[in-house]
Amino acid sequence: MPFPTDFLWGAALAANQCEGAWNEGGKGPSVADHLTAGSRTQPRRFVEDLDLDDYFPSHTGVDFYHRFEEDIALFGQIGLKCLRLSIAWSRIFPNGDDAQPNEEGLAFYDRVFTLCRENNITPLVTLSHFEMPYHLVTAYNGFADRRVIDLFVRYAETCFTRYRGLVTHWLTFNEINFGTLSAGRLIGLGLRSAAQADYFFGTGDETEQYQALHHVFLASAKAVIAGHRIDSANQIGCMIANGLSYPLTPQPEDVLATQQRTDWFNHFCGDVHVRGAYPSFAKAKLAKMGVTLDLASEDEATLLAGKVDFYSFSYYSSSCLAAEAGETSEANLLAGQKNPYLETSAWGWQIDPIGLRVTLNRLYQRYQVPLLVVENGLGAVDELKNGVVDDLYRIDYLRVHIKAMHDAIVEDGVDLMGYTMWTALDLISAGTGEMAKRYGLIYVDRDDSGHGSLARTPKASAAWYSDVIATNGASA
Ligand code: BGP
Repeated sequence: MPFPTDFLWGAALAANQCEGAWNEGGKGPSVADHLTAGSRTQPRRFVEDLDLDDYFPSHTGVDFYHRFEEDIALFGQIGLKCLRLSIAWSRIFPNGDDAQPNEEGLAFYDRVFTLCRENNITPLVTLSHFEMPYHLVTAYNGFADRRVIDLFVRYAETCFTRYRGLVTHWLTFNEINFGTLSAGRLIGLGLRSAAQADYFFGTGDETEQYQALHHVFLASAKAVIAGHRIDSANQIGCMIANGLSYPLTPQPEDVLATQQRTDWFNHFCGDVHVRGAYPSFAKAKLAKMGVTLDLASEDEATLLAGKVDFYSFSYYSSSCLAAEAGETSEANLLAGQKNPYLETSAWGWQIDPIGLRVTLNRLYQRYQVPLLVVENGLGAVDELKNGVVDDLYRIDYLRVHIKAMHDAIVEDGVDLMGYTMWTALDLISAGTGEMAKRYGLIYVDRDDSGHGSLARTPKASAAWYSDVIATNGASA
């Protein structure tokens, strides 16, 4: 299987799902630290008061903060060429608006990135993966306040300057469309109104929401401009959630609804990041919604000057969409309807590798910039028996998705930079806060109540993936 010789074979992590040590090393609380655990049936809750008896899984994570040396050594043994991970903004600026960065936080990531390099692993760093300092929510109403743009840019500049030479691959905001257009608005935008509603379907004032999203676009663009200025070697990408929708039937209404949904959910944010301007369909829809954005005279030029170098995305599943279910139902947008041709994961996510090939083609034809798959994997219940996790189902999942990427590269001519499967290490699920929903190549002994030795055990998938990397995809 001939993948490009410099293909970034890797795996991914996110700070608030793995680090723990939520109040150590000078770190301030982040929005993620205010989320309780949930379950398959019980959504996570947002809690303002951290003294309650609730359990907050991000407070301990899987203790990557204290165990990163062991973990990165294991990643090196697997042969990962790339590790996608995020910096916790509140480790660097505990409140978001502090006069000076927190040296202990900066030093932590110095050690992490240096160790990656020593293990021949290219770090790919997300600046904001579903988190921001919680103080920015309470004191500013998150990104609804234009001043937060500059606070983010200062944080980004601090990272670009400090890690110059160590890190050259960056992403600005994780799944910005998922964190803002539908679920988890608090996470993406830090809005107080969303905090007071609920984590997933908190509805707020639409003008406030899209104004905040506009500020996130500007924050990303200004970070891209700063990153290029600080080090011309920097390559900076966006990160978009790209679940695929098919029309439930060939009825033209279903086809139209699917196209509209794809434009709004999948293309809107990507178009702004890659093309540097709002697409016409988004302008029309915002006008129809009665949303008038407060635009500064320089905003247009900033978006255009801050276009990303590459487009990264997550892809897990596809679903079907019917016109009558309506574009307005957020639950429908997320879950979609069942496709009779596809199997599902234990969490009901439909497994569709051909959909990844379709997605790669759609995105490459639309944007003509290098693509990078930064999340794709199987959340499953894994069992450690006699020291072994035989996760053949995960190997099957990864194999068929790797084949889809291969076909997109070789047969369709897509320019794909790499693949960082989700995840390097078992960690806390973002959606449910569970530990039981495992994605990792490496098993972590920890349960849903936070108990366990935290011992690490590479799974069967780790050995398999190690061969895939060593053969540049040929053994997949
Ligand atoms: C994406 C997030 C990740 C990760 C993944 C799997 O939306 O970027 O942080 O969690 O989905 O989702 P979950 O953890 O809900 O299974």
